[in-house]
Amino acid sequence: MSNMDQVITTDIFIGGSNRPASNGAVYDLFNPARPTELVGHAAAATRDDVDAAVRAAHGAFPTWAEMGYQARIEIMLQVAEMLASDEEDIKYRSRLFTREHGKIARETLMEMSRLGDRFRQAAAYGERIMVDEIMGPAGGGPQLDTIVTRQPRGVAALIVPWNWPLSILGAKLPQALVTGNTVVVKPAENSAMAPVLTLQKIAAMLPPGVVNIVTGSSREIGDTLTGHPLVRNVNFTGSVAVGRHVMKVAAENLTPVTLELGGNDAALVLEDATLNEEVFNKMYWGAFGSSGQICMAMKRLYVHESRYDEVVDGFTAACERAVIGDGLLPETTMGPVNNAKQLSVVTQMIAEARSKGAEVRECGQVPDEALYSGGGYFQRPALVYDADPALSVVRDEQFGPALPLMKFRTDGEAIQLANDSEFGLCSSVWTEDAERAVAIAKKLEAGYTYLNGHGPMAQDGRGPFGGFKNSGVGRNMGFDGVLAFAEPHSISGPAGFLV
Ligand code: TXE
Repeated sequence: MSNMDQVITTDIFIGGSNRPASNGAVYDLFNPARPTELVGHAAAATRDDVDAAVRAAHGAFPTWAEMGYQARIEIMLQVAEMLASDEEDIKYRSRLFTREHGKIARETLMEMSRLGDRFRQAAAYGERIMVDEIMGPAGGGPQLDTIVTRQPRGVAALIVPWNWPLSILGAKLPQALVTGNTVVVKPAENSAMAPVLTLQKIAAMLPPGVVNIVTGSSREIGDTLTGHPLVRNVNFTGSVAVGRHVMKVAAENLTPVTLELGGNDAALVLEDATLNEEVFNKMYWGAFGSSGQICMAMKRLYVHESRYDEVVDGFTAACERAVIGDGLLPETTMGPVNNAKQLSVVTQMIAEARSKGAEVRECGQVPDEALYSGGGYFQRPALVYDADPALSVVRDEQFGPALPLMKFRTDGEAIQLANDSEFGLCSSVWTEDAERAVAIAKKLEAGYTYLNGHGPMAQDGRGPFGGFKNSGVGRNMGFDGVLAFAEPHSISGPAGFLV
């Protein structure tokens, strides 16, 4: 074990300083690759701590809001710069992240740099939102001058899941801050330490109280945060069940919510798609990056019947190239699933498919068989061929390394199959015909459609991100994701008074 791997304890952060939970409680975090290996402890905040965090944010709000856009934009850019500096520390946090989360080192580094990119992007949107819309009298319309300005709301509760905690924070935190809100961030229980250490560095650059961080049992503190009367906005990413609950709790105070709740993304491979090794590798990462634990991962693969066998062969070959093992090793391309519960969701889906007669192939190479079968949450990428639409691996979100492959005959059938889901987060169309791709995309019930790609690598941060149906409410990212943190405020006077 390297010196870097000493067991650590992370604090909460309230009103500008680190502190343990008020009752001193912590909880343990273990390595998903070796679940008996203790990685560290995170503070288990109490309800009083959450109340103190919200009050600190509330207290810091007037000054932060008053500071104005230009000053905040400046700080956002400084944060982005800080996040890219100190290579040793980035290496340390990235290694810690892999050890507490399971994901491969390359991905943890990507997460770290993505957060900084998103601060930069929010700063650019700050330049746009700071400009009030000014309207003089309209021809035959109102004889009034009107200014539409956008004001921060106050305290925002930002709740992120374990799968991509820093990238997902990057879709809410800089947007909340640049618009003048103060925040309480709650990372997920089982991916807390590297996110907290990263967040503390950001929080320390801002006036005390602007960013506060609480960790601990959501069962204990969740409702205190989302139902707090001083919280003016809840931005949640996680499961449908908890999202629904959060919305109900927030409704008590009529607190607006943005919910991003997972998906069951369909990919549609049309008969004219370009298919080669590079494309199959792209599909592999779209489905199995982060061991499939990505909200916008490809989760159902529909292929035109004329190309089905080719996709089965090429995609299976790409999956066979996967190297499954400890995410710290440079040759590993797929780490373990993050937790036992998630692993059992996926293994049960695979077992159900097998028990109902489906052909299932578990792919990839396992260089360290003892580690793979040693109790870690490992699962090779599993492909379910010609999957029956009634199978759970088709109907439900697997959020792990399993993927059903199915055929379609016409574009209309492909659209109907893609939309036959309670979810509507993302989707993809693979074709050489741009016009046809866009026409199909416009018929898909999904908040984002990728063309000839799928997942984080195919996504443009300028596009709003969120879902139809059970995939959520509202949008993060893009300019809409910034607007979500500001209340429009109209100011009108007689014609000639303002303009
Ligand atoms: O999510 P939870 P989990 C889906 C995916 C996965 C399933 C369960 O299908 O299998 O959800 O994942 C916090 N008040 N997605 O158990 O429980 C919790 O601490 C306030 C898709 O991790 O919803 C964590 O920070 N907060 C999704 C966050 O909510 C509460 C990403 C998510 O936890 C809370 C993750 C409460 N009452 C899972 N209860 C996506 N959109 O990509 C929990 N939390």
